Amino acid sequence: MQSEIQTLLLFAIQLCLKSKEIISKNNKQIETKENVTDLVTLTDKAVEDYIITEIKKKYPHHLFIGEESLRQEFTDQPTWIIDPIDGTTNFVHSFPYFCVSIGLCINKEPIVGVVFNPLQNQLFYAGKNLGCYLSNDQFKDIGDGKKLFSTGDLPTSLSHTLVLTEYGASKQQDILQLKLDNIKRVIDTARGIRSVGSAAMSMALIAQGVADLYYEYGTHCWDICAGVVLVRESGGIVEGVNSEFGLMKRNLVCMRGGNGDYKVLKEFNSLMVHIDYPS
Ligand code: LIP
Repeated sequence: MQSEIQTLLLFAIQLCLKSKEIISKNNKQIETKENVTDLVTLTDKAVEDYIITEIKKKYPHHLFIGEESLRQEFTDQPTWIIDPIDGTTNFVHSFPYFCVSIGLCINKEPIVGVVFNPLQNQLFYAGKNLGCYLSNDQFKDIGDGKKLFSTGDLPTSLSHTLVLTEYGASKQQDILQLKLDNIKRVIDTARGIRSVGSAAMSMALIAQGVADLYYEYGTHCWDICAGVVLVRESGGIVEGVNSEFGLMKRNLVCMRGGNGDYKVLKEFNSLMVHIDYPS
């Protein structure tokens, strides 16, 4: 199984790196999905199409959940979960936090995760029990780059914690109000709060250990699947807010790893008011 994961990981990395050729054409022709914040460009579609076509050639029996096209049922079968560009608004504005995100689940467990930021030339990759690495587009083989450990002394209270979150795309007023109320509680309590505009990039930053905690309400599985593997393999933990983790749950909180009892996670959870998104 280990060498199988390595083969699948290598393939996912090659697809992410190859996608840079499509992204570099910089086709920013926009289609709005639900509202002005929820965008898709022709580049998103072209990247997803390329990735799914290549995987189908090599693994014809595998299944897919892609943000922009194919959404098959989530079963125990090997399932690739793809966000061709996570942070599409950032891509449109050339704000340098967007990425190609490819995750693979077997028995519903994320086991391969690749997050590639083409503008910053950062390739984050991880495989179950293989560790988490940060490399660049000169990557040749698994193990290239710097091995990431998000571990260290954990903050013992939110007042020493740098928190990442995202605002999401929903303009539904009751949801927005609950999100803002939660954000206010974090601002009142934590050392700082930041948003980069991409869930997958946020999780990569946790794996890198440059922020402590990331949470979001409203996430989809394609935003987070690859990031789950990065965070876990860097030594961190992934949960649902005040609940067990579930890829389809529409919320998550993750923390870098380290010495300590995750007291700060309990403090964080106690602040949050639940936001009910449909699954
Ligand atoms: C985005 C996420 C971001 C979230 C947005 C959106 P997209 O992904 O990464 O964290 O807040 O609602 O889902 O749509 O740019 O791929």
